[in-house]
This record gives sequence, C-alpha cells and structure tokens, in this order.
Amino acid sequence: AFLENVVQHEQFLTGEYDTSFIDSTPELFVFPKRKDRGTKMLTFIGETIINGYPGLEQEKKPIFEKPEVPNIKHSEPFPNGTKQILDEKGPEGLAEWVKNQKEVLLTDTTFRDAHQSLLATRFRTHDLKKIAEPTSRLLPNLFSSEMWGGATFDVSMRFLHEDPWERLIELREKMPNMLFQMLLRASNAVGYKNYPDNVIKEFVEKSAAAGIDVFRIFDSLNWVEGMKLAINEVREQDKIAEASMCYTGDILDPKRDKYDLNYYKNLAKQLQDSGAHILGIKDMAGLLKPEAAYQLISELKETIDIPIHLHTHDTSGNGILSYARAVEAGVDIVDVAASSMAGLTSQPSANSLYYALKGTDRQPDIDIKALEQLSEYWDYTRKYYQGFESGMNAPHTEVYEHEMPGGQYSNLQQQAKAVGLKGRWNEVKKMYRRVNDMFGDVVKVTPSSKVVGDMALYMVQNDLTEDDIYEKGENLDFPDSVVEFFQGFLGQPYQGFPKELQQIILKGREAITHRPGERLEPVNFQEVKEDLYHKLDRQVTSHDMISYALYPKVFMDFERFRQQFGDVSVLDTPTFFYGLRLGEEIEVEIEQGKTLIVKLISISKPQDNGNRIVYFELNGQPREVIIKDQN
Ligand code: 3PY
Ligand code: ZN
Repeated sequence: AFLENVVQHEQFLTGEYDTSFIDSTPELFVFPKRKDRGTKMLTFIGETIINGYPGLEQEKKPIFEKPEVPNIKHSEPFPNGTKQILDEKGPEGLAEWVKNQKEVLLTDTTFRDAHQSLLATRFRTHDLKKIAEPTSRLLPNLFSSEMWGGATFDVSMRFLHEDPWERLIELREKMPNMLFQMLLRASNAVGYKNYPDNVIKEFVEKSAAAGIDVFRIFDSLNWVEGMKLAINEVREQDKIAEASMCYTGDILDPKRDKYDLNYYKNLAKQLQDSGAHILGIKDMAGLLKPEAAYQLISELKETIDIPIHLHTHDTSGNGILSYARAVEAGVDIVDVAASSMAGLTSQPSANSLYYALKGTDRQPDIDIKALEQLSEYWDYTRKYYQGFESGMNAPHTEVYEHEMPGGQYSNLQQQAKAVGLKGRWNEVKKMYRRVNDMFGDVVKVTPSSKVVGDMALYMVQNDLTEDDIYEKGENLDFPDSVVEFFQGFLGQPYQGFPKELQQIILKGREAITHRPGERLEPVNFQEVKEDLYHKLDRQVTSHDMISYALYPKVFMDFERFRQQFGDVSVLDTPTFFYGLRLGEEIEVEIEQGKTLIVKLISISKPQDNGNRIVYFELNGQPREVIIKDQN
C-alpha cells in the first residue's frame, strides 16, 4: 500500500521530488482502509429495515410512482442565462441589467426554501441532481435558483448524511447558466450562533469559489452592524451582496408602530449605504399583506436606487396577491417555487404568478409548459418525503397571529413532537406569540426565531405562564439559547432588550453590546487541519475545515457515519428512508459506471441478544449482515 501511495502521489507523478519527499509527505503513510462499500451499504439498508429512519413513523415501505424527468438534449450547449451576465458585467452590471428588465424576474426556491419550509429541509441531493439540468435548460430566464444555505447545510450532514459542499459542486456542474443563490445568516453563517469573523470570511470565500453567486444576507434582529462583515466579504469575492431586511409586524396596523414604514425605509438606506447590490425583503413568515406590499415597495422605490428582491411565504394564502401588488409597485424580483412545491409555508407558486400577471406588461418571461413539466417531477418526488409533511393542508391565516417563519413551522413541530408535546401544538403556537411580546416584539427568523421557539417549548413543557416567569424566574433554569440571546450573543435587537426580563434571565451574568464576532477568538485553520487529519485519518479539504468550524459535533458524527455506512447519498430516496421490501431488488450506482444490485432475501427473528440477521443478494451473491433490533 505504501508503494502504491508513492507512485500515485501527484508530486511523485510530476517528477518534482527528492530524497526528503518521503519525510515531508506524511500522507504516504495513510493507507486506504479495506473498503467494502457493499457491506457498509447493506448494513445501512439493514439498519433502516429493522430500526427505521429516525423521525419517520411509518414502517412499511409505500409504493411510489417513479417521477418523470423532462426530456432534454444533454449534448446541446446550454442557453445563456444570468450567470453569464454576472461573469461578463460583474455585480454592479448585473444589478443595472435587473433594473432595466420590464418583466418581473423570478428566483426559484424549490431547491432550498420550499422543501425547508414544507418538508423539514429533507430533500436529498439524489433527487435535486436529477432535475437540475432540465431546470437549467428549460428555465434559463430565471433570475436565480436558491439552492443552498439556510438550514440545508446542517440538515444535510445531520439527517441526510451527505456533504453540503458536494451538493453545491454537483449542482453547479449541472446548472452552468443560472445564478446560484444562498441564504446567509450574516454573522451566524449557516448556523445558529455568531461565529468569529475569520470563519465568516472563510465561509463566504469558499462558498463563492464553489459556485454561489448571490448571497442573501440577513441578520436575525435586522442589526446592520452584524451584517457588514458578510456584505464586505461578498463584495470582495466579486459576487452579489443581496443585503436583506426581515419584515415583521404590520405596517398597516397603527398599533404595531415599532416596525413602521419609516423603520423599513431607514433600514433600506442603511443597507444600500453598506454596499448592498440588491435589497432583499425577507418576509420569512408571510406577514406582508397585499396593500402593505404595495406601500412598502412604492416607498422603497422612492428611497433607494438598487433593485428590490421580495421573498415571502404563502402561509396565509395571500402570497400571489401580495406579489401582484408588489409587481404593480415596481418590485424587480420575487421568489417563487414550482407549483407542486409551492403554497402554504412555502413560496407562492411560479405557475400561478405567471397566470396572475397575464395581460400585464410585467408578466414573467418563462416557458410555462416547461414549468408545468418540472412541477410534475417535484410532485412525484415530494411523495418520498411524505413523512415530513407538516400536516398543514389549507391556508393558515393564524400566521398573522403567531408570526412563525415558514421555515420554522415544520421544524418546530418536529421538535415539539420530540420533547413529548405532540398533542399540544396549538398551545405551542400561542405561546410562541406570547414569548415574542415578552421579548419586546422581536424579529423572528433563524436564529432569533429558534430562541423564541425554545422558550415557548420550555414554557409549555413546564406548564409555565408569563406571570410564572416574572414571579418564579429566579429559580428557573432557562434554555441556553434564551440566556445567550439576552447576553447579546446574537446581536442587539431594535430598541434594546426588555430590562426586567433580561435581569431575570441573566441572573447576574454580563450582557454585551458590541458585535460578538469581533471579540471571538479566530479559528486557527492550520490547527484544525492537523487536528482533523489525525482524527479522520485522511486528507482534509478546506470544505471539511469549514464544516467542522461551524458544526464540530455534527461534522464528526457525519464522518463516523460515513466510516460505518459509507456514502449513502447514492441510494434512491425510498430505500434511504424505508429500506427494502422482501424480494425487492434495486440498482445502486456507487460511482459513475459502477452499479451494485441489491436484493433483500429474508430477515431472521431476533436472537436472544436482540440481533437479527438480514439476508441479501449483492450482485447475485448471498450476503448477510447482523443488525441489533432496537424495537
Ligand atoms: C433560514 O435562515 O434558514 C431561513 O429560511 C429563515 O427564514
Ligand atoms: Zn423563507
């Protein structure tokens, strides 16, 4: 194995080596572990058959119809799209181009926010990959595809056991003409807390290099101070900084005067002055009512010069009308999803908007037939993920009351289930709003929304009322996220923290008012690299280092999972979630041109120690794995 390593080493191959080569090249001593990908995969499938996929209740594998992928000619050159405009004209040139378009432009969120908001972010790369190239070829006029960031980074490692960077790189290859957009939580990157400045910079730099063009940057408290570093770094990379303000409250309600029209106008000006190429309006819960959308966009058009990109969630059912009014007021770009992945907690439907604007000169310029075909693919594929549906199946105007972000709804519901509050979801929603008011009416979006959610769960779980908090607060152990929020570790809320509650929660701990990232110890990436090299016993990429810096435990668990079960991203989704039926046979392409044929033959009864033997055929040969039955 040593000799093999030497003769395959790229430095050896280039001929540029001398006698110190062996001493200075420690990786020559890292030998590939005996890789038996077949056994690893069978162990994972066996595990799923016997013990199920965590979080899915249904045990029997449903029969799914196979989604149809639209026919495209792979050999033809890709039509040019917005990616080519950015590469040619740069971010300012692109922003100018956007302003000059008559029709409203569309961002397709199906690859990210739509499934984050409908299916707890569970869409796998396997299913995204299949529709990537057709989308790119059939809808080249889209402004962008939002396909990364937000919760996808964490969830892909934690629950899907796949590498988020691989998703980005693989999709990039299949969609060379389209701007790739990600959601960046400013100083919280794609996590739930502030990170040191150098982590944010490194993350932006590597995401840009791997293919992200448009960075939608927001701060969970609309604290511009917390966004400047990310905006600057995106500009540094010559990519598009879409600095965003989160919409909360109701500008039409004179009683909700904390966040009035002037608040948003000032914020928009500050973001433009901070270097935004585009202004994002992030209506993460879908609170922007149609008339409010009209007023807000009209006023902002008078206030700033950069294009305006509006994002909403259709929870209330008013999304299309809000967009239609925003379009009338001159919004430049809106976020939509393929119809079968649209509506409710997701974005409004692209297909519906197309028809809603018929007869106006701002109707989007897209191929509606193609869009319908693509929607059909998503429709069938969505069924694979039915176990993660939130159960909401009609418009839900109570969102105007609880104000919960679309991306949080299905996740918090899962969390509530996990802590034994399955039958008390209504109480949790009501408490969510009460906590918001106790906290001084805060912007609720990841991670501030998680803090509000954690507090609501904590109060319902412990049967605590608002009065209890003020009366018995000294003796209560508040969730860590709540304590840290009141310490200022997520930044500063507009008009500050409510002082009395802050004291009760902090119990003498100090609160900061500076930007957390600037005083956090920078991560020493060289050390991380060496540390990981020893832990993983393999070459460490810059992507590994960032994943580890952001999510050390999740990343290490993911690595251990991969060592135990191999790369499970190659499995089809029904098998990934449900395993195999007796007698079922599947083909798994483990790498290009290399396919395994797996068939489930039988399953033994549990032995005294709880172990069961699962009998397979792998490429026609009998194979068995032993799985501990956890039921
Ligand atoms: C995220 O931060 O993931 C969101 O989608 C917030 O709306
Ligand atoms: Zn959203």
